[in-house]
Amino acid sequence: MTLPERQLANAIRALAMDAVQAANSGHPGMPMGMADVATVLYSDYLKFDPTDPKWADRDRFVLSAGHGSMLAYATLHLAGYARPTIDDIRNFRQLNSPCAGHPENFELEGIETTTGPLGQGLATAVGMAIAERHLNALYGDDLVDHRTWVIAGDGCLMEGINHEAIGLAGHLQLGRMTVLWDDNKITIDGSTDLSTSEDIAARYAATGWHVECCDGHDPVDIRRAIDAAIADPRPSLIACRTIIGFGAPNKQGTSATHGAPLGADEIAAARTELGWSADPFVIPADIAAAWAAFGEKGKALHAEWNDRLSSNEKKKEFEDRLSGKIVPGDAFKAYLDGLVAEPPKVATRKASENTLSALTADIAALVGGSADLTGSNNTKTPSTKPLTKGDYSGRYIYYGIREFGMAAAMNGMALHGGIVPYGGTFLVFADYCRAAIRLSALQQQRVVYVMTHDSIGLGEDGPTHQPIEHLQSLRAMPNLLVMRPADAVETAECWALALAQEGRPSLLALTRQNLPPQRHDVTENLCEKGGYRLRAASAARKVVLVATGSEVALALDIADKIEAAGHGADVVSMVSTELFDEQDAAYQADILPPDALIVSIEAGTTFGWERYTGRNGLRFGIDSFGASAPIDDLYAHFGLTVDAITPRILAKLGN
Ligand SMILES: Cc1ncc(C[n+]2csc(CCOP(=O)(O)OP(=O)(O)O)c2C)c(N)n1
Ligand SMILES: [Mg+2]
Repeated sequence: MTLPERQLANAIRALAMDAVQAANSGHPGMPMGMADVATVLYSDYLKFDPTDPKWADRDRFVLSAGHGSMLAYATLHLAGYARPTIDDIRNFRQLNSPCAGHPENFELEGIETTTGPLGQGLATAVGMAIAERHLNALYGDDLVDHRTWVIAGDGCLMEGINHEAIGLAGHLQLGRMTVLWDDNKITIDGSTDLSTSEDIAARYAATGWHVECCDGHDPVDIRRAIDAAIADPRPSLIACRTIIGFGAPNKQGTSATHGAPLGADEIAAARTELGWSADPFVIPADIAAAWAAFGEKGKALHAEWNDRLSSNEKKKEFEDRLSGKIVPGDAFKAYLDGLVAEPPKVATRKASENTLSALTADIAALVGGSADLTGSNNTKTPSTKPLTKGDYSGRYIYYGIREFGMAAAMNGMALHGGIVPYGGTFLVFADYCRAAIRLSALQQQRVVYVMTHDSIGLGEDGPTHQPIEHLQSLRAMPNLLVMRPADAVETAECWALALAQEGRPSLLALTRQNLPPQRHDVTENLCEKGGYRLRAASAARKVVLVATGSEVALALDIADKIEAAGHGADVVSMVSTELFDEQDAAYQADILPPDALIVSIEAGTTFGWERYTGRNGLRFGIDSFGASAPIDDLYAHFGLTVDAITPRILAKLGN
């Protein structure tokens, strides 16, 4: 006997109502509304093996409407994943439960990406879909042949990033991506009529998407729409007309079900309405068995895939690629040796390009791009031909002017596996993609942000383009490695460090202007400790000048003057405060001795530098917006010169 699908979906509804009630917080409406769609997806379409959540050729499922996390937890549990257990679900939203308020990729293996910031899940899924096509082009249908499914809400489609994400997906014709839109016409404030009159179907169609509509509570109609989506070569949006909180007789269809427990009375009424008599957190055996059967199909597909992998000539390469282990090779070594033989005076953005030329030759997993600043960010190399809808084997993505979409897509590629993404824009526009950088960091993903034009040193483009607070604000973000190299050798070292970070993103802040070479040895990666003594004092040390990037050269010139006045001055290149903070106390005290005057110099806000200088140290920087002028005039105007800084240090020393 086959059970009515409604009952299978009601298992999701019951778990959602009961877990939210037990936690006395959470969002029952969305899981209850989309339960029928999710059931159809799991029963007939989603390719997954619950016994191996990391199977490389699984479909990717993204719950972009992350507030509906109970839908993800319920389906993973019902479909037979080891976690979450029913006890995990009982502890929904409690400390140490993997069933966090919003889904976290690092808490449960079946959660592909952290969601909750609306719009980003869908945009991340675009990166997953790109990764799938790219690896398919390299390894063929036998090894890579999966789909990307997204459940998104009204909020995900309303957020600005949605425009960037679907523009990129439509342009690249990512036909294996399907968005199931929970078209319930309700958000927190009430009806969507309050805030939008948009024709979403028309917008998607105009962006190169295929659009379907279905009754999100009718499994037959849902299947029809999904079949049509699969048949169409374009990415698809399926507007699933649903009722939020479906089954709660007095509250369904209203925003009251969005983000609050239904209450004991309404839950009892819903049980009657849905014909669900089981106790809270109890799944009747026949329903549990039907759900478990969905996973069995995937196990069989996985076994067939294993057979194909064993006989595939690229087996080893594929497995190495998916393992994420990457090692800079011969080209990188040769490049480093060349830097010592002939130290170049180049901008660090150019040094980054030169480094990347070597690294992309060595490492096939590196897939680059830029948000329409390729020539300025220096992100393209001879090894990276464009990735286009006609040739997904390319390794360079023209993201267009879509910084946020680029960053979210890079997260998706990193999460998918098999790709180490890097992408460029101007440092000042880090703000445009900051919310996705935050998710790179939270999700512990190796994504490399190439952010050039990193100070007033960019000159005439003026204050709109000159970062001031950016470096320090990015350093404040947990688990993000911010690096600002001072010359070509440091830039190469920073790249090596960025690629070695398997569990965090990196951001390289690079100059537009040329910088003189400072380092003439490459035997040891000195940047690894975050801050190191680039030059030791000659006379007895009184001062330590701590500078970053382009200001390191300035610090060396100032040190000369201080030495000339009879005081010893160390110069420390503080490439990465995060890495420096990770060193032991003895190392830190050696580099920043407590008895010296510590002076920070960075062409950005002085806010936060007191953490190294102490309140009695000196901080040189810029605490206003920049200005439009040639570079030398700007450095003079903002007092970042030998003549402006040296007397203030000498005065502090009592001269
Ligand atoms: C970027 C962002 N802004 C605001 C929120 C807070 N928020 C969570 S859900 C939601 C309403 C979303 O409406 P919809 O997607 O239609 O979800 P539904 O109420 O239908 O479940 C809002 C504003 C958020 N999570 N992310
Ligand atoms: Mg809604």
